[in-house]
Amino acid sequence: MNIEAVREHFPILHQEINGHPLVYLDSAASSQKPRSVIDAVSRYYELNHSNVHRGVHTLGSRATDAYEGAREKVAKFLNAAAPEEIIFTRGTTTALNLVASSYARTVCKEGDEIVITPMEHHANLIPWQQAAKATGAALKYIPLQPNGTISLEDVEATITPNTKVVAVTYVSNVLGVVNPIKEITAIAHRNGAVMVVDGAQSTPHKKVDVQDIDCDFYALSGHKMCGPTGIGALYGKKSLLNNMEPIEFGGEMIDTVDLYESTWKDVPYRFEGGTPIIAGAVGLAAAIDFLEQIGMDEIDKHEKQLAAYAYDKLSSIDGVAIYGPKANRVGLITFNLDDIHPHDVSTVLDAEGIAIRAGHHCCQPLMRWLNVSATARASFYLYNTEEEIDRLAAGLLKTKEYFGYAIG
Ligand code: 7TS
Repeated sequence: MNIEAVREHFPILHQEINGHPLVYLDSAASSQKPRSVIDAVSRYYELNHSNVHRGVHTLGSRATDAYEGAREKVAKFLNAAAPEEIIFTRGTTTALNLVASSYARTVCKEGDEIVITPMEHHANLIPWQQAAKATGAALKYIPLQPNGTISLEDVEATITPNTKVVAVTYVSNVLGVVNPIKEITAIAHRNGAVMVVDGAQSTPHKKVDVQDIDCDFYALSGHKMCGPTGIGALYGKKSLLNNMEPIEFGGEMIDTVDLYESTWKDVPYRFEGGTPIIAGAVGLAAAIDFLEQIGMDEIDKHEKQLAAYAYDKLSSIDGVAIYGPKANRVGLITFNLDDIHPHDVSTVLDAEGIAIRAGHHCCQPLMRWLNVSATARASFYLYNTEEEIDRLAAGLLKTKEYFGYAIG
């Protein structure tokens, strides 16, 4: 992978922040966008925009083709069996809420169980907490190993024949760990439960094959994978989606409407009420083209190298505590520096032109498990370099100096 050539695609990277060349290490929160995605969205608005699925005029057909073409692209990218298994949503949060509201709330009852883990992002935790409260089902947690990984023995011990839904993140946005999602899916299925995968942090970084995983639902966000904000997708097995009720009602999702009764369109349209996110879908399709042109395996390899480099570089700094296992991680490092508050670390780094994230990363239960109130996090993507990690390390030494710590 020619990293300089990759960087050329991202206009935003070529600027100074606070007098220094920008080092963007916050892609786990949201990635930057290549020129081809920015252009695809503006070209769509300049030439092809109209509403979809309604007009019989030319622009209506172009917009519909672009929107449905994007659905086919996402389906192929995830290796879904058919485009109808892809529902466009606002992002991972909306996709997971859809499953919790439409599936879990109808299927679960008292005595049933919903199983998640303490490493879940709030988006894959609160919807299940709410569904459990509404249905009387018990919410159960697969415990974490001391290094933040999930053991399959614990999965076996937690999931029972009473479990109706298992929802686990493929990759943790804090620990960086890649979970054994295919194995967890097999255990869920053996117990008759459906498997929901939070793919917000896996889809941008590795090749995903939903049929190989055999998960029942898979959620993703376009903005973390070079696409625009406001677009994401839910993959669902057609056999399940066909039996699920919509949760939003209005235009686009109906078959017939009478004064007192209405019927719904087939999937996926019954879950896409209202004018859909057309330009977002166009941008997501362009993002997938871009990622595939570079190659998901190449991206994965590059990030693993960066993660290993960063892990060693940061651990060599006195006072740096890194969270999560060393092996089997994607390109993100969550850490604390002595007892300096992560917001202060982030502020000093920002003055050096380095963007990292500080806070609880929407994982308050995991912060409690780690026994911290907040952490700093540097996350990498295909456009980051080892030199940028060197700049981060130098910035951390500067932070220590600023706060009066000895630099060992
Ligand atoms: N699940 C995981 C694992 C995530 O990392 C995120 C966002 C979400 C779900 C929600 O995605 P959204 O696009 O619907 O907001 N994670 C982060 C983060 O780590 N920092 O900012 C957002």
